This record gives sequence, structure tokens and C-alpha cells, in this order.
Amino acid sequence: MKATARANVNIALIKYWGKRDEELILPTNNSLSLTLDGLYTTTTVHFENHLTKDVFYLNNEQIVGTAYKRVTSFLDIIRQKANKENLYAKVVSTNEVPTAAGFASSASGFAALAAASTRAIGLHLTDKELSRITRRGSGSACRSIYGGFAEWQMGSHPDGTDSYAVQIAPQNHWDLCVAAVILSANKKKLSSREGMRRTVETSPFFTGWTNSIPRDLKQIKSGILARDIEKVGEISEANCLKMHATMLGAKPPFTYWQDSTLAVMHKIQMMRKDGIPAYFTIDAGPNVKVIYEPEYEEEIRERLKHLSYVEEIICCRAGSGITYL
Ligand code: 2P0
Repeated sequence: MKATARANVNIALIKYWGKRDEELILPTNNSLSLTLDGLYTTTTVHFENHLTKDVFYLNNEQIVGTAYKRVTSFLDIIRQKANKENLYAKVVSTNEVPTAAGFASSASGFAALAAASTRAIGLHLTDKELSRITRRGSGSACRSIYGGFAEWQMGSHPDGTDSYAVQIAPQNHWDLCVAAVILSANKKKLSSREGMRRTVETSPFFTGWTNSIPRDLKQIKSGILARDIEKVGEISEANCLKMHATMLGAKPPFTYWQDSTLAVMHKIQMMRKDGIPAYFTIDAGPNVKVIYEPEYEEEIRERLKHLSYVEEIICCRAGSGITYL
């Protein structure tokens, strides 16, 4: 009744932004990501007969409140699936994702929790089944089951049975890199859950966003298979800009960008003018992620590290899917 699993974070090249069902976490569009190496969560789940409730430790600290509730609600789904509703667990997690890195640790966190808890309770799931159940913890986590490139298919069934991720290309297909450019943050962040909800409910640009996804996906998938950095970079950058544009149309409007976010975006566009194939993407926070191939890493780092508003640059490669320890 005990298992340990490790999961990496992922970065979306085609973004997930909008839910059609908040309870089941069903998205309004397909999304596509690259799983990254070196930023991960390791989780041990131990179901024990003597426990009368779940306990959750993260980085050696007992967790209570909202984060604890999200973990126990997720374990309720696992217990129900295994028909073991009165069995509680000790969950011990360590997070190797720097909190300020601007990567959602909920993706690696819920992927590791789903893998460890399903195995510990005796469920034998395929990757597809694991991805589907992981989605209930956090949407983007369902992509972290796989190494390399993964696409979360939104599905169409109201019960979510056809909403899960599949692998598009494995980790060793292409040595694509992502660098997180960490910027000094100067404002409180709106959660992506809340930001998404407000966008879906109020932004007149939301339909334009969802309508544009199928074409972006088709093109980026052919770019990934051809290892075409220009094509993949251009589509990723444009897709990210469209997602952020929907937020400006929301009521009340909001943005995750700050001055330094725009400054780094501009620097990256300038690099391209100098012949460096670097592209950006940005999630629900101010940090900028740079997409590039390994031979340009030093040059890109060099051009960004001296800027006063850049705190740190974390360079990542394509990573693997779930591993059991
Ligand atoms: C993504 N983001 O595709 C997008 C891009 C943020 C911007 O997935 O509510 O933490 O738990 O399903 O997965 C962040 O949202 O949201 C996210 P929930 P999640 O990576």
C-alpha cells in the first residue's frame, strides 16, 4: 500500500486557458507541452489502516488549509475508483521546483501524487487512464505523465472520459531547450484558476482564442516532427500572445505582465534580428521562458543575465515522464 513516483514540470507551447467544466477540469481547447528535465516533484503515498484522515507533508512541513484540501479531494477520487473509501494516506512530497521559477508546481505535484497514489492503492492504469485521472487534480498535470511532447485532448463527452493527454514525440526526439528568465516580481498574482474563469465568462476575445487553436496545433505538430525551431518558435510565441490578449478583454481586465516582462520579450525579438533563433512564451506570471536549441544557450544567457531586472536564468532540456522509485 506504499509507492513513490517522480514527475517533471511541463511548459505549454499551445496553452490551456479556459474550462468548460470546473468540477471535472475539462478544458475549452486542446493544449500541447514539452516536459522539462530537472524541475520535479517526488511523492510517496502510504495508505495505512490505522489512519483516520490523510496527512500531507511538503518539503518536511505538515500542510493544512487549501493545499491540504486539494490533496485530500484528489485522494477521494482515487479511493472511490479503488472502492476503498475508508482508507487514508500519509503523503510525503519534496518539490525540486523553485517556488519563484514561474513553473506551476501543481503540474509536477499532481502528476507525482496521481502516479504514487494509484499505484499504492493497487490500481493498474495505462498512461492514458493515469493522465485522465491526474487531470482532476490540476489540468496541466495530465501532460506531465509523458516525457517529451504531449497533447492534452480536450474531448467532447460531458463526463470527461475522452479528456486526457497523449504523447506526440518522446524526450529523445529533439533536444529542444527552455530557459526560465526569473524577474523580480512586483505584484500579487491572480491564480490561473481565477484568471481563466474570468476570461471565459467576460472576455469577448475568448471565442477568437479557441477558434484559432486547431490551426496552431496542426502546424506546431508538423513543426515538432520536423524539428523546425522557426516554425515551433513562431507558433508558440503567437499562441502565447493570443492567450494573454484574451485577458486584456476581460472584465475587469488583467495582465500577468510587468515592465520587465515586456523588456525581455523585446530583447528576444532583437536576438532574432541578430540571427539567434530564440522565441518566448509566458504563463500566468511575469517570468518569460525562452525556447531555443542547445548551441545558442551560452549566447542567450550572456545577453540576458546582466539585465538589472533579471534575477536568475534556469536552463532546461526535454525531460522524461513519470518514473517510479
Ligand atoms: C498551461 N496554464 O497550459 C497554462 C498556460 C497557465 C497558462 O495550465 O485550474 O494550474 O489546476 O486546471 O493547470 C495553469 O493552470 O489550472 C496552466 P487548473 P492549472 O500550462
